[in-house]
Amino acid sequence: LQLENDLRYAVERKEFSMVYQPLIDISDGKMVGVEALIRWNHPIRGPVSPQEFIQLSEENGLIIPLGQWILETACLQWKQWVENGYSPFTLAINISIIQFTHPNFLRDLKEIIRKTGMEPRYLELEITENIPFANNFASIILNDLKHLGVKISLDDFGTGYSSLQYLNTLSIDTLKIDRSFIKDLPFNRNNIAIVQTIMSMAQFLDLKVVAEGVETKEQLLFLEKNGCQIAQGYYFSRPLPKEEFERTFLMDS
Ligand code: G
Ligand code: G
Ligand code: MN
Ligand code: NA
Repeated sequence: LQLENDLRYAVERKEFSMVYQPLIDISDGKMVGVEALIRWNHPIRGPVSPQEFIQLSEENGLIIPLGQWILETACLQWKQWVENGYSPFTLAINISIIQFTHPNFLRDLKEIIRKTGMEPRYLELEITENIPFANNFASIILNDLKHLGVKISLDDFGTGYSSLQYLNTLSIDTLKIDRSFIKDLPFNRNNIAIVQTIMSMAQFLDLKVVAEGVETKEQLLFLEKNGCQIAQGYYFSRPLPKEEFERTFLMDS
């Protein structure tokens, strides 16, 4: 419970930071986007796993202010990059389903977009399909986001509940293939079949696909051969602190 209490003060004590991992166009190796991920450097414990503190903050409601801090920080960073002359690229931000279905989510998001100068069409919200959220409320929010021009991607795709029906009717733009399916490519027959099935489904439904957790050249070649356009993973880069990300990916754009 000490951790929970520390979490309460971590924003004002500036213990959180965002790291950025590039998304790469497989055909030409160019960076086409970035995923923002939070880090917590605890003064005594050192780095705390986001898995642990995000879940904790979902249980005690702190995910609402924390989620706002994440959106604001990442959007402001994107705006700075664009103001510094880099050509705009997609900014992907993970949104907890608790935050996503909070009654004030849209209002707060619009306010953050206005305040930071983030361009909605470059913002992509990553939702994990870990609950069956094909209910009315979620589909209304998805529709409103579409009108705002904000993109939606389904994170960890293939591990959750999405049905074909639901992919077809909801306003989803991108599928992010869960890294557990990428892991043993091109050697695991199950994963080969799963990835190929996702690719043909995505083509049929006109969805963009990102392969997560790409770590080897062999995986990349398999993905390219099977029509996947965008990849993310340690093969290109781990998530990097702002300065390192800028040095590595923004220097000559
Ligand atoms: O970055 P890392 O692999 O350690 O993240 C572990 C988990 O925490 C992942 O499931 C990731 O989606 C989640 N996570 C990381 N950063 C954020 C964030 O900014 N917001 C939310 N909601 N989840 C995050
Ligand atoms: O659940 P989500 O997809 O948001 O989780 C993203 C997390 O996956 C990031 O925190 C990052 O640390 C981790 N990650 C990114 N690329 C790779 C990779 O190539 N291999 C592994 N094992 N993890 C990765
Ligand atoms: Mn993600
Ligand atoms: Na994922």
